[in-house]
Amino acid sequence: MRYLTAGESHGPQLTTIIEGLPAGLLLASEDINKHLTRRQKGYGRGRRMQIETDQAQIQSGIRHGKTLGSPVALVVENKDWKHWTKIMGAESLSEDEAEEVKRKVTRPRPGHADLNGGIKYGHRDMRNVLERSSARETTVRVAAGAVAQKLLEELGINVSCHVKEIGGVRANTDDLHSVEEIRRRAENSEVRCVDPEASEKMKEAIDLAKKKGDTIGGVVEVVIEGVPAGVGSYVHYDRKLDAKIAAAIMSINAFKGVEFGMGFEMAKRFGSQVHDEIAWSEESGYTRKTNRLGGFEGGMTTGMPIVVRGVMKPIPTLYKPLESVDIETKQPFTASIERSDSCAVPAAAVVAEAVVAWEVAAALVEQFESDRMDHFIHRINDYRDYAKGF
Ligand code: FMN
Repeated sequence: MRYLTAGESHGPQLTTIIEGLPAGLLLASEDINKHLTRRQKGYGRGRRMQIETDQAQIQSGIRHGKTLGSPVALVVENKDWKHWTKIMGAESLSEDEAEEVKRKVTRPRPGHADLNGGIKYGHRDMRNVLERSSARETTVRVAAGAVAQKLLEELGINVSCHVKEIGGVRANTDDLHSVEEIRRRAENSEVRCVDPEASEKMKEAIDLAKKKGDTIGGVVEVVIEGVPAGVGSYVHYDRKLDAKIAAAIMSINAFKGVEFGMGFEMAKRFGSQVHDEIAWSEESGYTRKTNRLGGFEGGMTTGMPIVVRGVMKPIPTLYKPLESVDIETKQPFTASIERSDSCAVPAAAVVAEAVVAWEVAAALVEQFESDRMDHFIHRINDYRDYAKGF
């Protein structure tokens, strides 16, 4: 299974084409739109999210509520496009019109893709870079992830996400026991945090950053329950599922690190304090007494919940801008300001959930390949029985 995204932040629309879904998966617009709405929420978002009400239009690959096996094309319109038709239009402009279009960007923002992207493609107007490097693109990654989540649901696999930390405020998550509980508690918080006390402190941290014209980052966690043991590979480096998930998290704009289970804390512990003891019972098959490795051994799932965290740096566009250099004059300048969020960690958690769900769904489709959803479900259930008694 694979997908491609297209679209600029202020262009007419964002598009994704998903290829390789089995036929017969039940899928409605609402299954996708509910996740797009979750991505738009979150304390600390800027004005752009008030302009857009993201809705996916299904353009192909689904008929009467079920996938056909052909590519699924999804489109999300940018409402803001109507204000940008000249600036972002595909048609070439006359000299007078080009003169009118004044939004040329020549001052790269430190921490954004502007300068490196400009150098790479020879774009002297760095709007050509920022329109695509903008995290607006993650809208359709969430749409693709929503489709993956629907496929996982059919297999009894549940996915959720929550915010662990914002601006140094850490949530207490010791009393979390299930994906269902994470979802219920995180969904009630404006910062997608399961700890109400920490939620309030996170909001205060965001307010303070905003007041200072600054931005803050944080840590998000994704948990997936119900994936059978042995999904992924120890045989091929490029099919290790933990590596694919790590790459997917790192592909999210502004994400700078990934850890599974106990994560970087493992560096400080003895092996006996890190590895999870193996148990077996008739009812559950093989389990681990703990889940410190976060659901992976040897690039394959253990059958325990997958627990992965990603760290998001503070957003680079600052209202109190850092110094930069104008590429026309080569003179120091304070960087240009685009409309921007002060903290997007709660939204980024939803993006992380989507990209992790995608990787797990894609690995299952690769391993238990079938053109048909009913056969695919059978194969996985047979494998579950086999793994239990192994
Ligand atoms: N960066 C901004 O400068 N302004 C924003 O409003 C903004 N919003 C974001 C929203 C989300 C949900 C995410 C995941 C990221 C956002 N970013 C924002 C981060 C930039 O897109 C990112 O820093 C940039 O593409 C450069 O890539 P890098 O940080 O991965 O190196």
